[in-house]
Amino acid sequence: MKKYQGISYKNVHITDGFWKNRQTINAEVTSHAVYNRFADSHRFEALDCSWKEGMNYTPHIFWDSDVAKWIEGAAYIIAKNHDTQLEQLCENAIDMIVENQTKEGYFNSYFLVMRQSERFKHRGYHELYCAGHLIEAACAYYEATGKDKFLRAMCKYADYIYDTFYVYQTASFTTCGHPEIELALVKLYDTVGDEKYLQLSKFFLDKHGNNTKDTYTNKYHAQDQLPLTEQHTAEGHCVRAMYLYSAMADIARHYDSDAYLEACRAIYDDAVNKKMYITGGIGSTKMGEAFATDYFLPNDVAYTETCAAISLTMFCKRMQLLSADSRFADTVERVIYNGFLSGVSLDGKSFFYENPLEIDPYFANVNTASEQKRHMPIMQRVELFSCSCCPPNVLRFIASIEELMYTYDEHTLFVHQFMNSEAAIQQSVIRQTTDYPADGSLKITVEGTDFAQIAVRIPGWCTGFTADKPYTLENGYAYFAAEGEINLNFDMKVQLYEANAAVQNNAGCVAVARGPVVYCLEEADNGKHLRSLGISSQAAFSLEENDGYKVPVLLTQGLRKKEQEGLYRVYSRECEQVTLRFIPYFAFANRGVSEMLVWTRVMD
Ligand code: FUB
Ligand code: ZN
Repeated sequence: MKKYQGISYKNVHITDGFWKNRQTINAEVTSHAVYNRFADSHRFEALDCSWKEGMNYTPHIFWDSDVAKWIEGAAYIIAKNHDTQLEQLCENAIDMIVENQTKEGYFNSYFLVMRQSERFKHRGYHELYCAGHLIEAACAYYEATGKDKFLRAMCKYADYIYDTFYVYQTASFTTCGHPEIELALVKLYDTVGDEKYLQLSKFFLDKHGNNTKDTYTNKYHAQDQLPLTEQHTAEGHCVRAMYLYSAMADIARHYDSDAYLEACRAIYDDAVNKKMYITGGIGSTKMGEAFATDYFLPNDVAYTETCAAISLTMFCKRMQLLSADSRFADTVERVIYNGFLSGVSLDGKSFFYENPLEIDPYFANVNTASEQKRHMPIMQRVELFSCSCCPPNVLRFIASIEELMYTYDEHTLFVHQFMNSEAAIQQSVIRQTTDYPADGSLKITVEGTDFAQIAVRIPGWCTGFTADKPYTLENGYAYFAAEGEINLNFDMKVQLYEANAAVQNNAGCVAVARGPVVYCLEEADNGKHLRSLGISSQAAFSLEENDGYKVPVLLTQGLRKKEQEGLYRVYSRECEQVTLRFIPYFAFANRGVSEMLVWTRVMD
């Protein structure tokens, strides 16, 4: 099986530009904003396991995972910024976890106080999910600081899980209700090298859809309709699915399993070609927070959880380690500049859980006949949700985004994402100088002789590019001799996209994109009734710099249908000329409640 190496975020320094700005906000604002809201809501206090009836909070089944993701994100920041205040906050939380861990190694702040005697009896109660996030956090904290107290504690917990689920099989269920432990065990194996963790991860995967103990009301929701190697479609709860598929890709790599790899490839194709929004959002329905049927991609009620967007990149990152095919990095790019980034406000303090592609405050505020069935996402980001999985996921994702940039083998360094940066990979130093995604020019310099060639992804959206060195093209990458400097320029013209006719809501509409960035109309710029606006299929755009967005705003001449009085009238072409102002989708809802629209009507 062909395999590639990934890199650690620690090997790359983002020096300037779009992601430097985002990482600075993430480190300086988001880390504290999430910490403070988690502290206010007693999530840290709960780790102390001293909750008693009558106290002003009630422990929750997955608060541990929230805190763990925060520690993981903080660890990535500490590694780069040596932030001693953040480190102390981590230490405080870690101390509480370690002190309250049982002698067998078990830790769960909910079960330890609320359901002492019910340990590993409820598949749906997120125990292994929390354990997985704690394990990931412990690995990250160890890698960031070199301190191993947390890691040792979580190895002990993993050993306990190994005995309970694999050796003695005394738990009341076999596989994790919310996948996460499977990929965490692989990370633990990668960190400490003990093969039992890998074995346990594979055991959990092999038992999916393949054991007699676990029961469900909906097997598809739990990705348990078939053994995983026989699954070829993306199904069920979206975040759970993508975490599970990520572990499948890990296991395919570690065990040279073609069966797992083939399943991953088929599932990827299904998810991306039939179930993904143009923004990279996945999981279109609130019912079960799930993948829906093919092409069901409603815009206003899109569920598209921020965690789901992140989980798609997690899967793609692992698939990048198994093939040199730019489709995976193209999808990562689609997600990071759109459906993921919309999840956090420009100031880094507040978050969307759901990322719709259309907002109409009128319909969001009135009762519709189908109100019970219809779920309108909120229109403004908030600092905390009762189910607040997304904010710390944003934190850890942005703080380690460098890991999506490169893979390599013995000959070739692959450049997947473009960020102003300096990387040390093997003995080589790779520098990228770019204003991407504001601009399509990219300079890459390589110092060192580790790689014979450098393969630069030619983005899927790019219809023309120039390079100042000879290259050959294969599977979406331009292969250059890895010496000196390479200058590329991706033609970043504005492009209009149409959806497959099977997507009900997008007929007669286009989405505007420039490079990887999808744009939208907002009421704040274009007035009310965005659906009465029309764009020409031949529209010419001008660009307006915007320091807040770090990518330009797009302006074009369009039309506004003349308002009509009654409900119906004989069709009229009467329109007025207007200037349409498109802002990047990721920036919507940063100026108060406003209509928003991605798919804009074509009027020629
Ligand atoms: O259940 C834990 C997390 O909360 C999931 O990953 C999200 O989808 C949300 O349900
Ligand atoms: Zn979430």
